[in-house]
This record gives sequence, C-alpha cells and structure tokens, in this order.
Amino acid sequence: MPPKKKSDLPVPVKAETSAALHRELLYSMLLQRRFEERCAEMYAIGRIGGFCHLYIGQEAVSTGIISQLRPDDYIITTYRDHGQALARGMSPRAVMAELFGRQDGCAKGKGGSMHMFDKQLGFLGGHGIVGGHIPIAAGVGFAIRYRGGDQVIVCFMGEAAVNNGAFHEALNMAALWKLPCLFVIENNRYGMGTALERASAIHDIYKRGASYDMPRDVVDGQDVLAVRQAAGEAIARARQDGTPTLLEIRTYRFMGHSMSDAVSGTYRTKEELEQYLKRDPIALHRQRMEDAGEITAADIAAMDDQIKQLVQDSIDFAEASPELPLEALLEDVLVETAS
Ligand SMILES: Cc1ncc(C[n+]2csc(CCOP(=O)(O)OP(=O)(O)O)c2C)c(N)n1
Ligand SMILES: [Mg+2]
Repeated sequence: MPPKKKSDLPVPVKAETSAALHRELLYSMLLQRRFEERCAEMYAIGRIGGFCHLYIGQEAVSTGIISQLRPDDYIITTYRDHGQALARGMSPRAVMAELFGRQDGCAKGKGGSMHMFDKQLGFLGGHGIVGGHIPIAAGVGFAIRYRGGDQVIVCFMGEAAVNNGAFHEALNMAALWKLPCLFVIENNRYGMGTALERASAIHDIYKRGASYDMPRDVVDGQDVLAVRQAAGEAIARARQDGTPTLLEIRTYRFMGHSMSDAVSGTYRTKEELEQYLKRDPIALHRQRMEDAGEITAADIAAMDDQIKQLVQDSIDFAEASPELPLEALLEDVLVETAS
C-alpha cells in the first residue's frame, strides 16, 4: 500500500521512558472515562439521542492495543466505539459533535454514536451490525498485502460476535492468506443481557483460533500493560509476514449495555458488578504508578483537571456547531469515483 502522508498526525503513544509511557496510557484511559461520564449526562438531558453504548470499564483494551499502532495502521470496530476513537487520537470535539448530531462531527453528525470514522487516522468505523465488520477487516488486510504494504488492521469485536458465521469465514481467510489482522475479542461477559455461557459452546473463546491454526492468547483486560504487551507481539508478527492473531481480552463493562439499559439489570447481580468494580483499569494503573513513584496524587489531579476542561470544551464546541441543512441528508450516500 503506498505510504500515506501521516507525518503530521498524532501518534497515540510516543513516550521514550517507561514512566512517560505509563503517564500517556493513564491520560488516554482517563480521557475516555471522563468523556463518557459527560456523554451519559448529555444523553440524560437529551443533547445526545439514539443509540449510545458506553465503554466505561474497558478502557485498558483500547489504550493498550492502540498504543502499539503506527499512524498508518487501521482500526475497525463495533458500535461501542467512542473510547477507541479517542485512544486513536480523534479530537474530543469531533467525537462529541458527532454524538450531538452536528455538522462538525467526524461524520457530519450523520452517523452518531455508533459510527465514528476518520479516514486520516485509519479509523474505519464504528459498525452497528454485530460481526458485520469482521470480513471488512479481512478485506482491508487483503488490500494491505495486495499493495505490498506493511500496515496492520486491528478488528475489535465483542464476545457475542464469535458465534456469527462472518467471524469464522473471515478468520479462515485471514489465516489461509496470511492477512495482517489482529482480531481482538473484548470479552465483557455479556451480549446485551445474555451471558457468554448461555450463548457459546466454548467458554475460553481464544481457543477458537485453533480451528484456523492462528496464534491466540487470553489477556487480562483490566491491566493496560498486559494488553499492550500482547498487542505488541501480535502486531509485530502481522507486520513481519502477515500472520494474523486472535486475542481474547477479558474485561467487564461497568455500565448497562446501552444508555437505555439499567446499569445492573436482571442478568447480573449487584455483587458481581461490585467485584469487577474493584478491578477498575484506571485505578489499577494509577496505583501501580504511585507505588513505583512515577506519579503523585497532585500530578493526577492536575491531569484530571486538564482532561475535564478538554471534555467541557468538546461539549461547548458541539453545542455551538450547527445541524446540517435538510438538503445535505442526501449527500455522501454514494462515493463518486473518477472512472
Ligand atoms: C447481526 C446483529 N444481531 C443482533 C444485533 C443486536 N445487538 C446489538 S448489540 C448486541 C450484543 C453484542 O454483544 P457483544 O458482541 O458481546 O458486544 P458488547 O455489546 O458486549 O460490546 C446485539 C445482539 C445486531 N446489532 N446485529
Ligand atoms: Mg459482550
């Protein structure tokens, strides 16, 4: 694939010392958390409408994986996409304006919460059909190889997607043709209100990689460094000779499936939720940094204030951004090509 002009794009993580790296990882996760806390508030007062699936609790997955990508790599994901968009370096303003349905959003407000997109950042959406984007990831992997590039595509999906035929077809082709894909299953234990054990014959999902002779691993999704480590190895392999990998990352969502669901619901107990809340990925990473003397409580408070201001700025920006005129609804439906 011809190299893109990416020199002026933000690189999510570029730190040179481990303390600086750990700080960047903390910043990335905290930005996602504070951003989505405000999303919940904006949803409640009607600024955000339609579907809205929060990522709170899973931030170590997006941050750990995306921190290993080059600016010219690609990402494709599900509807639970705000955190990954921010981790990739999309501006909070573009994400918030998209959520508000305004014209300065990354998709001019036509996509909303489930359809974050940024061509420059190689962020290929935000997809609402469970499993529907997995073959697209294989297609992007094919395009990379066909054009002779060494980029990689990361495909995030939930654990409920692995019972979908598209998952198996795409993994088979990726393994057969050595497509540089990293398939990341964010196993948060539930597909809406259905527990993994009620829907899948195999509970250790990473084992499904064996069907396609694909390197596979299971990772603690609340530990950002563990996720980063596993992603680094898988991405290096894909870049080297196209070998794809399946990672099952065990995590948990702290909120309801979407904004229209209760946080706890009838499908899980309050006790279970409380157990998982003890392994908040941000708190764990922060504690590790404090124990290592890499950060002080005052540093964290300053970082938090800065992030909160950035998020407030994104809300002000989204409020001020106009809606598209009605005539614009029919634009962007088809892409005009040269031939
Ligand atoms: C093909 C298809 N079937 C059903 C749905 C309805 N649906 C939306 S989200 C969801 C659960 C998916 O769970 P999972 O893949 O584990 O992702 P999570 O929401 O936990 O991130 C379902 C069944 C859909 N969007 N697409
Ligand atoms: Mg799930």
